[in-house]
Amino acid sequence: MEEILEKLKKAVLEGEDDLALSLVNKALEEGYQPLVLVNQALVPGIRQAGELWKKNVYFQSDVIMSVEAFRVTMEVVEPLLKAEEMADARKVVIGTVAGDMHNLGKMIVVAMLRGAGFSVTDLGEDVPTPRFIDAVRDMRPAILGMGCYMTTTMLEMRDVMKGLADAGLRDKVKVLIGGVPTTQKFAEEIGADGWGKDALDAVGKANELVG
Ligand code: B12
Repeated sequence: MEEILEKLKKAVLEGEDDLALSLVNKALEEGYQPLVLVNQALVPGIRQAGELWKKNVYFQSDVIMSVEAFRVTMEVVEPLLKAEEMADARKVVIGTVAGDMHNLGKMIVVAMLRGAGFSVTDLGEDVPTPRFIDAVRDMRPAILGMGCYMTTTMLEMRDVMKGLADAGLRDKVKVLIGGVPTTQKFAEEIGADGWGKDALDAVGKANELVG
């Protein structure tokens, strides 16, 4: 692989965000296509970080640094990707449920999903039920992702499921949930389509859900 792509992948993997950013800008100046940077450096870098985490070689703090390097570089590259290049990307809308401000877990899930070729809209934290419903109606994502990190906010997920059904949207979208207090059993109880134990599992489940 060309040296600059190799260096960029390594910078993402090692969470060197300033270095990754300057390499992205240099590569673009040298005429590299944005999609080449994404497919051959940024995504392989963030994927490898996830794999090292799974093998307990990386700590969570290492992954968070890789995610940050991936995020700042994607901010530069993503607007340059032509609509056609993203055409087959699968659409996900995700957010943390109402009353819940935790976002680190979701941030990692978002980065990993993007790394796996999903086109993700992050609604942020403390997202009220109607906002989830409107986003599904307006953006028509294949998957709605919800994160919840406290036992006290878990029931918000049930509320969103009811909101989807009431709006006649339940069969239009697959629902994938995650976050510390959630379980596969809880996902089944509220009628969600899938549960992700961690970010890698979230990607696996999302792939299964879009077939
Ligand atoms: C960091 C943290 C905070 C930070 C949040 C910073 C931030 N920007 O997110 C701060 C300090 C702000 C905070 C605040 C509070 N916190 Co807090 N916090 C934590 C802590 C220590 C770690 C959470 C975390 O980031 N984990 C790291 C991430 C990477 O892991 P993760 O969230 O599990 O995510 C992974 C998976 O769950 C999965 N996943 C996550 N999201 C999704 C989504 C989908 C769709 C899928 C498929 C998968 C998936 O993939 C992720 C990556 O592998 C936990 C304790 C703990 N051990 O969990 C308490 C904890 C969650 N907090 C708790 C509490 C009580 C609070 C406060 C109410 C404290 C207070 N009295 O003010 C406030 C809540 C404010 C609010 N309204 O939300 C409690 C919740 C208890 C409960 N009722 O369940 C916990 C469990 C601590 C405890 N033991 O008491 N908190």
